[in-house]
Amino acid sequence: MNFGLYVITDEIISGGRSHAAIAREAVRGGADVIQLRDKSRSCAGLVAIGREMAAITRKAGALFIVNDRLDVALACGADGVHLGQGDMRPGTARQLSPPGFIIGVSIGTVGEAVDAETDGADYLALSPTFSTASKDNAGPGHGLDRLREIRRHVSLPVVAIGGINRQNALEVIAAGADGIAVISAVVAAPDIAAAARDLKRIIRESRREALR
Ligand code: TZP
Ligand code: MG
Repeated sequence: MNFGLYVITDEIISGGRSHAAIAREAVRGGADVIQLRDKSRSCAGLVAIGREMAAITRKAGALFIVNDRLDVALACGADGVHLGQGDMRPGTARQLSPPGFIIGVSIGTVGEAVDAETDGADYLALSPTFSTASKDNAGPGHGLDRLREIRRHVSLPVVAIGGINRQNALEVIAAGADGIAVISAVVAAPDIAAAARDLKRIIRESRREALR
C-alpha cells in the first residue's frame, strides 16, 4: 500500500466540481489514494457515485476508499473503507469484507492506535494532525509530537490528516507519516491536478531527504 498522497473528496469546497471530477483530476496529478467523503447523500446516491469513482481510480492504478460506510464501500467495489472512532469496529468490518479489503481507522491517541492495530486495521490516520476548518468539530490538532509517539507504538502505516498543505507537508513526512491526507489543499485549488502534482513533488523530496 502506498499512501503518499491521499485525497479526500468534498463537494462543498470544490467550487461546483463533483466527487468524480475531483477524483479524475486528483489521479491525473498523481494522487495515490482517493476517498469518497460525503455526509449528506443517500445510500443509493453514494453507491452510484462510488461506482463511478472506483472505475476512475482503477484505471489510474490508485486506491479507492469510502468514508464511514462499509455497506457503500462493498456495494461499489471500493478497495477499502475508512472508519472513525464511532463507526463500525475494524474487526467487525474485517469479518464482513473480502480478503485484501483495506480498513483504515482515524485515531487521536496512542491508546486508540494500539486498539485499532490489535483489532485488525490496515492503516491509521492521525486525525486531526493540525486544526482544520474542513471537518465539523474536528477539535484541536494533535501535532507532530503525537505523530512521532504513535509511530513508536504501532507498526501500521500512519497517514496524517487535517490542516496539511504545501507549507507543512515536508515536516509531516519528516515526522514519520507514511502519507498525507488532504481536502482543501487539493480540492479547493483552482487546478486540482496541479495542486496534487505539487504535493507529490514535496512528498518525493522529503522522502529523498530522509534517505540522506
Ligand atoms: N478528518 C480529520 S481532519 C479532516 C478529516 C476529514 C479534514 C481535512 O481537511 P483539510 O482541508 O485537509 O484540513
Ligand atoms: Mg468517519
